[in-house]
Amino acid sequence: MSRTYFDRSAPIAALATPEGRSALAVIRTSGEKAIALVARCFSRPQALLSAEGYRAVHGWIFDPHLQERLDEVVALVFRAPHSFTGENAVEIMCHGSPAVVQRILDVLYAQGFAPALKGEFSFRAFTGGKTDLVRAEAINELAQASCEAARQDALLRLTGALSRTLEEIRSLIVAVLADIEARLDYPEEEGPDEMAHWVQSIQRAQDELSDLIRSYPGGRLRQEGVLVVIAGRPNAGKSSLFNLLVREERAIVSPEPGTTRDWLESWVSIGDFAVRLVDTAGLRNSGNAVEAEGVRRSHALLDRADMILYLVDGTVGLDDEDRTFVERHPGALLLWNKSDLPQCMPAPQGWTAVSAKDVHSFGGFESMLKDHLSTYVQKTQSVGQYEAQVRIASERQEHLLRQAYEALSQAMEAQAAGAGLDLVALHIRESAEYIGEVTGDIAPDEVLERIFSTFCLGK
Ligand SMILES: Nc1nc2c(ncn2[C@@H]2O[C@H](COP(=O)(O)OP(=O)(O)O)[C@@H](O)[C@H]2O)c(=O)[nH]1
Ligand SMILES: [Mg+2]
Repeated sequence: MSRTYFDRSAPIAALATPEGRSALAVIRTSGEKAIALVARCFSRPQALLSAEGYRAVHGWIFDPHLQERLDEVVALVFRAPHSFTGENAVEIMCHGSPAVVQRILDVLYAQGFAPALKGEFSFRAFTGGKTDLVRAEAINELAQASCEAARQDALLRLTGALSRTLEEIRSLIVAVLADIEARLDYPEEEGPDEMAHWVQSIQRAQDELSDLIRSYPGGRLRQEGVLVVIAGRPNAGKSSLFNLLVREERAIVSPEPGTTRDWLESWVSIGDFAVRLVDTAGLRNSGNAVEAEGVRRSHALLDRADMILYLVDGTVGLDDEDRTFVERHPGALLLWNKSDLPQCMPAPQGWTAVSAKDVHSFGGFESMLKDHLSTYVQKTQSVGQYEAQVRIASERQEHLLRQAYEALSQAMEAQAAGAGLDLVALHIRESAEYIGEVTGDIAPDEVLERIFSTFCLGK
């Protein structure tokens, strides 16, 4: 039977650095017996067993069964509760080859460590009370930050700024709830002013929730990068432009239309932002099944794109397919390609002449793209009355905050319609519970499993 996150009795181990070759790799372990178990395959067991927390101990990892040395390492000792998970832990810094790492992991498993599940270290930190859910998610967001802006946002959430904001909103709501419940218990002490005061508090809570909800598109954009999709008819020069932007011959360029049948993607930095650049297959309908699938995927990506670069071969000009596309995607950046060729026609109004073959004109194109991107990103970020300091980037959080907001609206509506106070209280309590779910104060087990299983291995 496979282990679950809730099996906290098992000592766990996992590689915390990427697989592959590197100078050093870090293998992480955690569990009440972690230090004793590592000591069984460590050349200086006493040094490890007697080490204080935060001490680095030099030695060898060996295979006790074969009596064979595996690698020279530095073992970092953490003593409960002063560790990331709150449990005893040893982090082993070994040499970074897959062969070394695999042998060490095998030996650790043989001593009784279980392979850690994705996010299990963070899960233990959460259930051990070392962090709330918002901060645990921020750790993962920080580990996956694709650019400087994402790092800044995740760090702010990690330091508790979002948790504090949520706590303030929740306190506002809970205070109103307590008042209403007192009034339900002692109806004779009614005061007419009280209602106005509650309404004010609920409105304030809604305003703050609304700011957070509105920060989501910008936060997501910063966290996940900007999705830029290159589209156009076959042979327009999409793959050539893609290669130019990623500065690599990634996509196959060919005069044969329909060469790119699947989409290709690559990360590039444009300005301060991480861009997920996608080269799509042509958009024409085709009888060929593989090509048709490529076309279907292209459309799916276009629906999600933050920005579309639409290319036309300037030596061929516009056709109905191009016109339909432009009508459907009014925000697309329209590029009139192959301007280096003498037979290229003048770019029509609204189109920018470019050449995917002329590296000299490329600088100008790239800076135009940069401007376009930064306008887009700014527009997405500055929704809301103020430039939100604390942003959310998680769909889960956004969804729950929306529900919390909705529940408060229902409470206000019930109050305005003269419904009983018990009904008003019911909606307000619901709202407080949604916020509790964001921070993890109230979170069903399967929700927790789902969240942590999206984390990196060894995190
Ligand atoms: N002269 C010139 N040829 C280009 C330019 N862009 C693409 N091509 C050529 O047009 C053909 C199709 O290009 P490709 O990038 O494969 O187009 P795709 O089908 O849209 O991906 C290839 O032969 C390219 O070398 C350009 O700006 N100038
Ligand atoms: Mg192509």
